[in-house]
Amino acid sequence: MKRLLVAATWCLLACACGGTIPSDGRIAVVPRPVSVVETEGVFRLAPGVVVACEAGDAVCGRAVAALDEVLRPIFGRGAAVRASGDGQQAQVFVVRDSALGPEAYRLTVAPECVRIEAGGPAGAFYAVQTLRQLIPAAALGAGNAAAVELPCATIEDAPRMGYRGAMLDVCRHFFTVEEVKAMLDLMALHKLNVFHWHLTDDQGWRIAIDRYPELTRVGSVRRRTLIGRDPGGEYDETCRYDETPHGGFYTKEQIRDVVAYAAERGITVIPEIEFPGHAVAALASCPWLSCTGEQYEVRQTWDIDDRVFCPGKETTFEFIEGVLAEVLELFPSEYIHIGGDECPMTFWQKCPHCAARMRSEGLTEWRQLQNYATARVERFLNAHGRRLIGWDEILEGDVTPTATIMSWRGAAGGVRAARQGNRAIMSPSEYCYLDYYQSEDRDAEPLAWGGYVSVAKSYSFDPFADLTPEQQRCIVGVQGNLWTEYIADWAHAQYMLLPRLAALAEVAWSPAGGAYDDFRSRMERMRREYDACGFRYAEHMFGE
Ligand code: TNX
Repeated sequence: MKRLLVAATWCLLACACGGTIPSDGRIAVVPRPVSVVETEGVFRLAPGVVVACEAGDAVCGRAVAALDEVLRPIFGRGAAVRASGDGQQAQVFVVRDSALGPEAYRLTVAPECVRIEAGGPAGAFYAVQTLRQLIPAAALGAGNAAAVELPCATIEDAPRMGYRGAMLDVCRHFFTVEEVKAMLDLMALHKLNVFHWHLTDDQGWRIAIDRYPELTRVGSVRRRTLIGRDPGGEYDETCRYDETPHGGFYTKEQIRDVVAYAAERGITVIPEIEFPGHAVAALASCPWLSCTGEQYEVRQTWDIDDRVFCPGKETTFEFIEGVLAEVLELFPSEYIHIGGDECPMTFWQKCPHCAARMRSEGLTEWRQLQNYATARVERFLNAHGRRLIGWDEILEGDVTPTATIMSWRGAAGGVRAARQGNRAIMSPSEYCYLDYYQSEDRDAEPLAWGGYVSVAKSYSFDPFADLTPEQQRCIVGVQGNLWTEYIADWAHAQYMLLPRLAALAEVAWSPAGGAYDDFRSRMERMRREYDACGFRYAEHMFGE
C-alpha cells in the first residue's frame, strides 16, 4: 500500500513538473500534405532544442521564429529554441533547397533528428506548421512538458494554388488590430497566404487617409445600427436600431504593423477600397463625390445602396487616385482590390456629369460607365506596378484583359473570366460564404445573412470544374469571405470561420480528390489545436 502511494505521488509529481508526452501514434495534418510516408520510431523533442542554421539565412530565421512560437506554450520557458551554426549539438536541421518552390517543403522526422528542407521562408514556416500538428495533442498548452514525442515520417508538400485567401469585412462591424492579428494567426495555422481586408463600405470607412481626414473623422462612425433582419429597402417605423454609435478605423501605423505581422507568417494583405459602389461612408464624408452633392449620413442598414460615386466628375478620379496613392504606400501587395460589386446606376441616369461623360467617351450603355471608371483606376494601378482585382460585376460590359476577377455570384464569373483569358479567384457564395448558416437548423444558430454552407459543402468545392487544363491556369486561387452585417464581435466571427475555413484551406492547398470522411477524422486533431489556441469554432462537424 505504502509502495503504491509513493508511486502515485511520484507520478503526480512527474505530471505536475511535466513528463515526456508520448506520440499520438497517428499523423493527422490539415490541409492534407501531398505525401506522407510514416516510418519507424519516434523523435524526442525537448526544451532548448538546438537548430542548426546558416547565419543570416531567411529560411532558417523563419523556421526558428516559427518553432519558438509553437514550442513556447508546450515547454513554457523562455528560449525553447536555440539557433546554432554548429551542427554538432543540433537536433533540428534547416536547409534551403532551391529546387523546391518558395512555399514547398520536405519535413523528415527521424529518431535522431528533424530535417526541414524548404524552397523559401514561407516553405520553412509551413514545415513548422506541419510539425506542430505532429506534436501529441495532450501536450498542447501543457506549459511545462519535459519532452514530447513525434511520430517519424517523411512529408513532402507544396500548395496546389498560389492564392489561398480569407476576407474579413471590418466595415459592417469593426475589428481591432489584436483581433485582426488573431485572424492572421488562424489563417497561418491553415497555410492560407492572402488576407483580403475589406476596408471601405457604405457603413464605415476604416483606413486613415492623410489627404482626406474627413473620411475617418466622419466616415468611420455610424450613428446607429439596424438590428434584426434587413427588410431590403423597406425601412419604416417597425425597424429597430441599436442607438449606440458604432465606429473605428486603423491608423497608418497600425496598418503597417498588421502588414508586417502578416508577412512574418507568409501572408500578403490585399486591401479593398470599394469603387464605384458601396460608397455611402465616403460620400457622407465628402459630399462632392456623389452625383447630387447632397449631405448623407453613414449608412445604418444593410444591402445594396443607390448612392454611389459619380464617374462623371473629374474630381471623383482625383479623389480615388489620391486615396490609392496612399494605399499603395502602405500595402506592398501586387494586387489591389477595388470592389466593383453591386453598383446601381439610378443616380448616374439622372446626372448631367454622367451624361456628359457618356457622350465624350462615346458610351452607349450605362453599364459601360462602370467599365470606364474601372479601366481608368486600373491604368493608375498598372502605372504603379500593381494589378487590379474586382468582384465579378466588372466582367459585365467590357473588362480589360489584365483585370483579375473575384467570382462570388457562383463560379460562373470565374469560369467566364478564365475562358476569355482573365485571371480569376474563386469565391462562389454557395461554397465560400462564411457569413451563411452552417447548419440546416437555422433556429439553433445566431442570425445570419441567409444561405446555407455546411463544412461538407465547402469541402466539396472544385475550383477547376468546367475548365480545360489551359483555362484552369487562369484560376489563381480560392477564398473564403466573412461579411459581418450580423457578426458584431470576434468570438462570433471565429464561430463562423471555423471549421469551414479549414475545408476551404484544404481545397486550396491539397491535391484534388480528398475524401470528406478522412478530412473529418484529421480535423479531430485540428480541433485540439483550436482549443489550445483559444479559437472558437462551430461543433457541428465534430463527433457526428
Ligand atoms: C454581397 S459579395 C456583397 C456584400 C454583402 C454580402 C452578404 C459582395 C461582393 N457583395 O456587400 O455583405 O453579399 O453575404
